[in-house]
Amino acid sequence: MTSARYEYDRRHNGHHERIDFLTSKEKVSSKRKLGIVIGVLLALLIVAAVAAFLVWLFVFKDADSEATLSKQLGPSAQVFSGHMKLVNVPYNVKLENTNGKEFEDLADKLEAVLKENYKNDPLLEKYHTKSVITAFSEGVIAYYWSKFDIPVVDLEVEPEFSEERVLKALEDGLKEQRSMGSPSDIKISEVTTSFTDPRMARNPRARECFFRLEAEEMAKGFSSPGYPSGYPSKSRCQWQIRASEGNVVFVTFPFFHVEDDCSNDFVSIYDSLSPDDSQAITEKCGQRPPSNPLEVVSSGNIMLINLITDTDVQRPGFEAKYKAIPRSKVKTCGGILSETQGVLTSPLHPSFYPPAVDCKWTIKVPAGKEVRLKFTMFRMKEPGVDIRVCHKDYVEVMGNKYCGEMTSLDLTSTTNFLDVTFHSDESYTDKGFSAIYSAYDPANPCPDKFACASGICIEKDLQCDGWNDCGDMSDERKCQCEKDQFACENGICKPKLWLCDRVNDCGDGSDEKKCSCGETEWLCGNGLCMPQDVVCDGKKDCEDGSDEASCETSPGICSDYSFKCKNAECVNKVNAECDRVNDCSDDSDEVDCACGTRPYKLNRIVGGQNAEMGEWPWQVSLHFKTYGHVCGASIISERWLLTASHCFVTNSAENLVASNWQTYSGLQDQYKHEGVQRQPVKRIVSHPNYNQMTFDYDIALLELSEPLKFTNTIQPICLPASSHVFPAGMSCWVTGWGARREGGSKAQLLQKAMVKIINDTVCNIVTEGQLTSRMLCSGFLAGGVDACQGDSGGPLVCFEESGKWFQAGIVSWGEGCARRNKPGVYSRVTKLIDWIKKETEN
Ligand code: 4AZ
Repeated sequence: MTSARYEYDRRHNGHHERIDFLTSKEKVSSKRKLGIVIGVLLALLIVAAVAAFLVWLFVFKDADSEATLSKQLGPSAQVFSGHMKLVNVPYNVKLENTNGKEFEDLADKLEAVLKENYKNDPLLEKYHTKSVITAFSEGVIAYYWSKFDIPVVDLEVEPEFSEERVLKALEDGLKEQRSMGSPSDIKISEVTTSFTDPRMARNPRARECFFRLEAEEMAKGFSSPGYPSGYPSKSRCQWQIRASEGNVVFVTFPFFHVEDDCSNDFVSIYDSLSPDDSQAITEKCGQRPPSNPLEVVSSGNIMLINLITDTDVQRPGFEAKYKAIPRSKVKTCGGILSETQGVLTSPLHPSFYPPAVDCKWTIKVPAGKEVRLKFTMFRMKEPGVDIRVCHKDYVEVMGNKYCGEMTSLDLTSTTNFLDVTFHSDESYTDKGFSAIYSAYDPANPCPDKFACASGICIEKDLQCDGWNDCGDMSDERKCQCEKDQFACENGICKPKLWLCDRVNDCGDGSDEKKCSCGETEWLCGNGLCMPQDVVCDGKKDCEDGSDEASCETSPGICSDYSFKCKNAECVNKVNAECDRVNDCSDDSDEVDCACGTRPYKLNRIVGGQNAEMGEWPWQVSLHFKTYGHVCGASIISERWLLTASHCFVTNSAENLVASNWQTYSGLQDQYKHEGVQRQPVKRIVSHPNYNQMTFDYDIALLELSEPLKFTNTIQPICLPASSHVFPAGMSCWVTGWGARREGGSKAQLLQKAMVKIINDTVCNIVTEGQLTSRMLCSGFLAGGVDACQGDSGGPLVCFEESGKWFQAGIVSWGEGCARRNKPGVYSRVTKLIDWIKKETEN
C-alpha cells in the first residue's frame, strides 16, 4: 500500500513539471532559446522512442507471443482410415500375413496409389506424410490409413481437412484410373474414409503389440500386455481377428479393468480391420463386474480391437475370449410369432447385437384378441443420437421408433397383429432389448385386475392408492378420495399428511400450493409459517432448521446449523463439509473426505432392485456364528464400521461377544466371495444410552482386528457433520440383504431401494409419538418401499451436490415393513456424530 502511494505521487510530480515547462513561454531569453531547442529535440527523441516501443509492443511482441502459443499447441496430425475394394486382384490367404512377401508387394503398390491420389488436392499433397495398408480381407478389401502432418506455422489450415475432401481426392483418383488406366496394375472400385484418432494409426509391419488371430468354433483367448499385473503406459496394441467366410467374430471379456477416464486409456472395437470411426462397434474403459461382461460381435468375419493407454495409471487390463459363430445364427432374427405369449430379443441379447442387422417379428394372436408387449430391458444407446429421432439403431412398433435407454416400455396393439422391427446400422452397438408379449381380450383385458389405459394390468388394490402404478396415471384418475385423503387438482388422491411437506406428491404441485405463507413470512419444512426475519438470524426457529440451513456466510455467527471448523470458526453454509470447497480458514471442512464415492463402473438392472457390484461399496454384511447374515453395517474408516445397537444388545449375551461376529466387505452376492474382505470384529462399542424399549440411541461401532484395504468395491461412506441438513423430500437410498417382504426370507443379492426423507412432524404422527431427536423417518407413506428385517444396522445414504454420498441414517425399526403410513425409522447420524467421532478417534 505504502509503496503504491509513493509511485503515484512521483508520477504526479513529474507531470506537473512538464506542464510548467511547456506553459512558461512569455519572456524568452536567448539562453532560454537554446534550452528550448534542446528541449524540443529531446522531446522528439522521446516521442520517437515511445513510437518505436509501441511498434514493438503491438507488432513484434504480438507475433512473438503468438509463436509461443502455437508452440504450446504443437503440430497437428490428421488421420483418416477406411478401405478400398480391389477388382482385379485374386484373393490369396497369404495376403493376410502382414509379414509375408505377398502382403508387402500389394501393400507397397497401394500405398503408392494413395500417395498419387492425394496429388489431386494440393492441400492433401502438401501435408500427406504417410499411408499404410494395415490388412487385406476377402473381397478383396484393403484397409488403410493416411496421415497428414500439419506443422505449427500452418495450423490455420487444420479446419480445411475433412472426410469429404479426402474422399473426393481418392474418388478423383478412381475416375482417373478408369479414364486413363491405372499407373499400377491395380483397379479400385470403391473407397471409404473416416476421421480416426491418430493414436490408432499403427503400422502392422512394425510388429510390436500387433496380433493376428484366427477365430474358430472353439473359443480361444488373449489378454492385454502385462495382464493381470498391469498394462504398460503409452501402449498401442491391436488385435486383428478373422473368421472363415460365413461366420462372424464373437468376443467376450470375462475380465475388464482399464482406467476410468476414457480420454486416457480405452479399448475400441471395430467392425472392420481399420480403426474407422464409422465402423466402430464400441469404445469402453473403466471396470466391469463379471456379472456384466462386455460381449461384442461383428457383422462380417473380421474384427479389430485396439487398446490405447496414455497415462502412467496402470490397471490390470483385460482378458478376452474369441470364437467364430455361423452368421446364420446371428443374422436370422425375426419371424412370425403365433403363440399366445412369448419372448423376443435383439440378436445375441444380452451380448451386444451385431452391426448392420435388420429383423422383423410379426406377432399374430387369435382373432378378436390384441397384443400386449412389455420391454423388460431396453438399451440401444449411441453417441450423438437424438432419442426423439432415432436415426441410427432403433426398434419400431406401430410407427414409433425407440432408441436410447428405457427402464420401462409397455405397448399394446389395436388389432390381433403387431409388427416389431429392429434395425442396427454399421456403427456402434449395444445390449439391445428383451420383451415379452401376450394376447389379451380387449373386452376383458385384465381378468380380476385393473386395466390401465395402456392395456397393462395391475393388481386391483393399486388403484387409487396415490401411486402411479400404470405409468400413465390411469389408475389414479376418477378416484373418490377417502376422509384422510386430499384431492389433488389433477384428480388424484393423496394422504392429507402429505400436504405442505415440500414434496410435489400430486405431480401438479397442488398439494404444496395452498400452504404458502404470507408475503412477509417464511414457510418452514413442517408447513408452519414464521416471520421472514427469522431467516438467517443465527437461531433455529423452524423445527427442521430450514430457516438457517441455506444462509450465505455470515462470519462470526455460530448456530446449530453452522459448520464448526477445527479452529472454532463457524461456516454458515448448508452442508459445508466435504463439498470440495475450502470454507474454513484452516481447511478443516475438507479433511477426511476420501469417502462417499463409488469407483466401480455400473450397469443398471432395469426394473429390478438388485444392487450391482460396487454400487454401494460401504455396505457390510454382519454374520453371526453359523446363522449367516443377520445385520447390515457401513464402512466409515479402515478400522471402523457403523451399525445398530439392537443387533448386539439383545436378550442373549452371546450377541455382545465380538468373536461371534464376522464382517464381509465388498459383498454383493452372499454366496460369492471374490474380492470380498472377511474380517473378524475386535470390539463392539454400543451406545451407552441405547434403550431396548424405545430404540433410542440405536447405534453401535465395530472395531476391526485388521484394517480394510479400500478397493473399487470397498470404500468408506462420508459421515455428515452435526450441522448437515437432509431436508424432507430428499431422495435417499437404503440397502441390505434383509427380507424382501414382511415375514419373508433374507435376500441373496444386495437390495437397494429409493426412499424419501419424511418431515419430523409427520414422522412423529405416524409413529404415534415414538420419535426422538435421535431418529428420522424415511420411506413412503403409501407403503411399498422400505427396509425390513435383516436390513438393521445398514446405511441410509443420500447423494449430495458435491458428488459424494453421505450417511443420513442407520436402519433401526418400524412397524412391520412397507406398510401404509408406517415408514422406516432410522437412527439420525447427525445427532450421534459427536459420539462416533469420540469413540473412533485415535
Ligand atoms: C428389523 O426387524 C426391521 N420397516 C428393520 C427395519 C424395519 C422394520 C424391521 C423398517 O430389523
